[in-house]
Amino acid sequence: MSARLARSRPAPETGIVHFGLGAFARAFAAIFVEQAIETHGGDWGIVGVSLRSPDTRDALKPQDWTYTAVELGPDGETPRHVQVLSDVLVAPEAPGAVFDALDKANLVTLTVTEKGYCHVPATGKLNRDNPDIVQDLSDPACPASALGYIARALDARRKAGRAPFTVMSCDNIPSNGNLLRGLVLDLAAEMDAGLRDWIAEHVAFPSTMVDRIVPATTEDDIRHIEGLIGAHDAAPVRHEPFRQWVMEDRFCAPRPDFGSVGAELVEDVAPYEHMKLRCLNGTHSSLAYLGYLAGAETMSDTVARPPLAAYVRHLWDNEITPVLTAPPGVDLSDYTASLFDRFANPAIHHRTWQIAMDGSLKLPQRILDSVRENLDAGRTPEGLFLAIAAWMQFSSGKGLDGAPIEVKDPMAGRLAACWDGTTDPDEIVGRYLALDEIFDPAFAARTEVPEGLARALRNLRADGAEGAAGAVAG
Ligand code: CS2
Repeated sequence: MSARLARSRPAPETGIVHFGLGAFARAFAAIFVEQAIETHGGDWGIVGVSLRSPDTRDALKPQDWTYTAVELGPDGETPRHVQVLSDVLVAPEAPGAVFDALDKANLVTLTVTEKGYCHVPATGKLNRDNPDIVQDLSDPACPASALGYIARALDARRKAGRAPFTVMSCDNIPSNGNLLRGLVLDLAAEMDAGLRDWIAEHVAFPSTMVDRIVPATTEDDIRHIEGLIGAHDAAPVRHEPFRQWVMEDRFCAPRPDFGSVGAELVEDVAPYEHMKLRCLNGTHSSLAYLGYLAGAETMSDTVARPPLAAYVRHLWDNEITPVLTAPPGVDLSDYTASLFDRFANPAIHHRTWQIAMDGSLKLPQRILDSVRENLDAGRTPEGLFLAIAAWMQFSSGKGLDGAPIEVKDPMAGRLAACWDGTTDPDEIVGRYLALDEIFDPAFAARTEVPEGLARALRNLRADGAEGAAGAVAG
């Protein structure tokens, strides 16, 4: 085995605390921050916080918190030795150290995935029954969620008469800044009404749109990268060349010079978020369920199948972009053409199963909003109905051929139960639509919705994933 990767320059002083140090954060935000330090300096070292698993900390510690990010471009692989992390903490093991880091920070960023917000996706309200929120309220010294840490750390700033840090969500959720602000305010109100009001008045929660495709790193990738860089890296990341970070220009504390390294600072992120969530993530999820059911292991295998390629183009042209307002200067047909090329990149081994995870939390913002707006415009979005039907089949825990599927979703048990003792599509669809955390009751009650979903589920089960998708594309 080669020597272990090691730091070649001193770690920057801490300026940022990042919650949720997964592959995406390390292949995206960390690189922007490191480049901003390279161009304009500043104490913007990142303390990464894992809320549960010690794996990333354990892998990065022996290599001085540094790692390799490999760009998978058309001309081959370009490794970058990322050295911007100044520490990695596992919150339940060292809550005091997390509070110390928050005490120094000017910016707190989050990639905790949809479930890290402890909210009800259909309403955007705090889920007070979530066990993490219960712990946040009962154990001030050791919160469980990022929200709990943020609210307590802001309280310490307030009591010390100090200015707050900016809190920036970088998850694929619409109006992620507003959502996070509302949730932190709800949680703070349960702690102390004065804290709630202070946060409402002084703390900025800019919304963001983040985009870069980052598949999970495998053991094969680790071996391959060791050959590429001539050192052993236990936690490298791989990513596509494309990246886009659009931020609402609203900060209440100093920040890195993001604009100098390609981030877009805008007044209104909403059109960018809608475009990305619905065009990219919406079709990513649709293709993940249909592709998985068709036996395609990766996204590039999925779009290599002509009926599924025709289907995704149909979704963009006929069901998604007609109800979207393009951001200033963006041509949606260019945008979706470039998405197709990104999905088709065979160097990105992005598993359909990975994207299919946590569907109950992803569907509302990725797909259901487009369905609703099509129905409002008097159109029936057969392709999006098929995507939802494919998710239902996937979440049953059995493929179309009866083969078992490992379903990773906080609602997995309740989703599978929708199939108990029946094979009738109307009955199954009715049970799913009754899950009001996912389906807003007013939406579920529209007659077109159960009818369209039952029709799609019947077609899927009769014609298979490729057959049904090809028929929708016409
Ligand atoms: C994907 C996203 O796994 C998923 O749900 O749709 O992670 C996607 O790759 C990124 O949002 C791209 O920016």
